[in-house]
Amino acid sequence: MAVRSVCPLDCPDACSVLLTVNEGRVTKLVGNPAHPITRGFACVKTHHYPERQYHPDRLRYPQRRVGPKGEGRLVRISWAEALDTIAERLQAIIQDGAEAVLPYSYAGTMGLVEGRQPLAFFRALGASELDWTICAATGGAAWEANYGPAKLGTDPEEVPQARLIILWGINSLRSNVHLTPFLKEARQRGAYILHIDPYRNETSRFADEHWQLQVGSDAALALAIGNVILQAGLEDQAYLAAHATGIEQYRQACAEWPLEPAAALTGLSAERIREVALWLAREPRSFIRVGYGMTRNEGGGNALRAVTLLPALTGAWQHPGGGALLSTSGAFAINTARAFGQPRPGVRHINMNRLASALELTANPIRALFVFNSNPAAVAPDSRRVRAGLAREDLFTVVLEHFQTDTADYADLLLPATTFLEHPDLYTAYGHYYLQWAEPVVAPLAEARPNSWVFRELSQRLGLTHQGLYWDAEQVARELLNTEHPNLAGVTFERLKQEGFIKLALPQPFRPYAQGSHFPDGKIRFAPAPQQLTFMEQPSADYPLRLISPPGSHFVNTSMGNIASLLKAAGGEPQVLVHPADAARAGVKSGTHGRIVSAQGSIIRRTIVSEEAVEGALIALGQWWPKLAPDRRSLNDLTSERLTDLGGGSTFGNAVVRLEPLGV
Ligand SMILES: Nc1nc2c(c(=O)[nH]1)N[C@H]1C(S)=C(S)[C@@H](COP(=O)(O)OP(=O)(O)OC[C@H]3O[C@@H](n4cnc5c(=O)[nH]c(N)nc54)[C@H](O)[C@@H]3O)O[C@H]1N2
Ligand SMILES: Nc1nc2c(c(=O)[nH]1)N[C@H]1C(S)=C(S)[C@@H](COP(=O)(O)OP(=O)(O)OC[C@H]3O[C@@H](n4cnc5c(=O)[nH]c(N)nc54)[C@H](O)[C@@H]3O)O[C@H]1N2
Ligand SMILES: [Mo]
Repeated sequence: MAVRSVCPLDCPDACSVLLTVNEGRVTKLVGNPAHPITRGFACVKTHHYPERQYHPDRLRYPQRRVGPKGEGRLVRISWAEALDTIAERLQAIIQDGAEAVLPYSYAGTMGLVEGRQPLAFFRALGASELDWTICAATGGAAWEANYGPAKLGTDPEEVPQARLIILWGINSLRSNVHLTPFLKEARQRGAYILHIDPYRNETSRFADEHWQLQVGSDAALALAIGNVILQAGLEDQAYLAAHATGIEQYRQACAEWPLEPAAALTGLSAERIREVALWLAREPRSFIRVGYGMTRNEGGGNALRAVTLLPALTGAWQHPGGGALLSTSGAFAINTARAFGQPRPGVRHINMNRLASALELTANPIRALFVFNSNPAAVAPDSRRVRAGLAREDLFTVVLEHFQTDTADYADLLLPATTFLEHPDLYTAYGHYYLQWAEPVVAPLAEARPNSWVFRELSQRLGLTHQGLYWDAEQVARELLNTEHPNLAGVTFERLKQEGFIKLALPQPFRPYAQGSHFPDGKIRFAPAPQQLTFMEQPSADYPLRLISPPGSHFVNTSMGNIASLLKAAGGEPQVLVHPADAARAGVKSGTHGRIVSAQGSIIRRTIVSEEAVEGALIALGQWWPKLAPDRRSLNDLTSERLTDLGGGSTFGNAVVRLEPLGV
């Protein structure tokens, strides 16, 4: 019998999946053919979820630390002992102020009940508020600076109508693979596809053309394209007059990027930039799918603003298949205030990219840390300092997990969490417009419990009274859907439960910016004009290369990073791509190990010499479990806590490094 569920991984596709269950065990996972985006196929990662579900290392019981922090020596305890210990410690810690408590969580599951209801517990306590900045903050802030509140974009189901498609800073065949059938359909109808990315990957090979630009040069490229269009007088003057402000400032910013300097900075052909700019302006049905890659550096917000203003300049938003897409998340107008609580006015906020510094605070220090749906020892910047913070003896750390990750090795208490196959949840998406509900498919493994259950138990022990803390998943979902917003018209819990997925009630055809922005004045903002920013750290003799770390094929962040078949398929150990000219200068041979050094730290990785890397950049593929890397170190030993220009985002694409041969 096949049972329907939803892939919970942090990915735009939010797939509907079908599970085969035999005698209470999941034996197979496939994509749901009935779902208009999933279209019957599951990606290489999700396909292997059954192997993860029954992995011998799945956590089965609550455990308490017995060795030094970081060693991960633990003994089994009961849930009652675990919960009582936590409640007791919390009660003592919050005597001196609840801001000493910090929840650290992110998108291990995209499910709203397991991902966000726990926040209500911490908000009821008055804990420090974690700002979710590690991934989408810069892109979101940039988008909203142009187009107003709520990220919306061209419906992927409209993409077959586009005739010129630019995949800009996104490896969509890897990280958004369910867009591919729509791209293919567009191509069958005559669309041309251009990929713009410093990393030559499967999307470049799929595209009709690839521009391998320098890391962090996107704003200059977009402004140069704007300049060509404005100089030719090909901007959509009627659309701009009705729906835009600041075009004169924008014109000046574009004038600073004539073709030659833009070609020099990006490493691209001036003539080809000009041709494509004119094409973009003349093709009403032009569509730009933009990813987060370009936002992962200091100038990332400006870059994303410059790129996503282009469909406004050309008026593409008005036409079938035209426009741009970063994220669809703004359309899911769920009612979160009661279900997830709200930060207390004036409460301390901690930027999650600065966990290392937060754990070093001496005034009002963090004394209790709760980690769930995240693996900060691996994914947070400057991980050497993060680990030093996690090793503090006076820090009480509770980790809710499926596995004993690098972070879990520092836990005082390690609690076994259920997976999406074992708990119900409600799912939005950031790559399409379907809302989904999934019921549990099998019983929890051993003593694994949902995050939401743990925080309900703790609420009770601490005597918290706010009603929403005690809602079960169905009550949370009903409350989230309890809104007058037109996008959710007709979307009831009963329907969702029965149908599994429902497309939001968007106006058809969905052209979110055909009539301008979602600012109160309805204008798209070209001013302040985006700029090509100069990074603080420039490549130098000591650190000649820039390091980027785009998603790998076989893991999602560090999730799935301990699955034997996927580790094998990913090459058995983490790899770094280096351009032949850079490899020659560093004296590194393909297939050998090299040391990569930044101002923050150093790691050892196998280097692959390949023109897949643009000259001047090292490309580290995917995020590995540090303890499964040859030197047991995190890639983020090399990155810094520096923030982006907009939204306080992470700068994983910012580090300058050098590569040294180890010869083995
Ligand atoms: N297989 C797989 N899929 C994933 C993930 C994963 O780890 N593995 N992670 C998921 C998550 S959390 C997220 S946020 C999304 C990530 O979503 P995205 O960040 O959109 O990731 P990618 O699609 O890999 O696109 C990023 C691309 O940007 C390129 N890039 C880096 N720097 C620059 C630059 O300065 N300019 C330009 N033009 N391009 C640049 C990278 O080489 C990469 O190919 O993917 C999700 N999907
Ligand atoms: N160098 C570098 N660092 C990066 C990035 C990069 O490109 N380069 N990308 C960044 C990005 S885009 C992101 S989004 C972050 C991602 O960072 P995280 O959100 O921390 O993602 P994961 O590493 O996948 O860790 C998620 C953890 O949640 C656990 N989990 C899953 N479901 C549940 C559940 O239901 N309950 C509980 N308790 N646990 C669960 C999984 O087992 C897993 O260990 O990493 C960032 N870090
Ligand atoms: Mo992300």
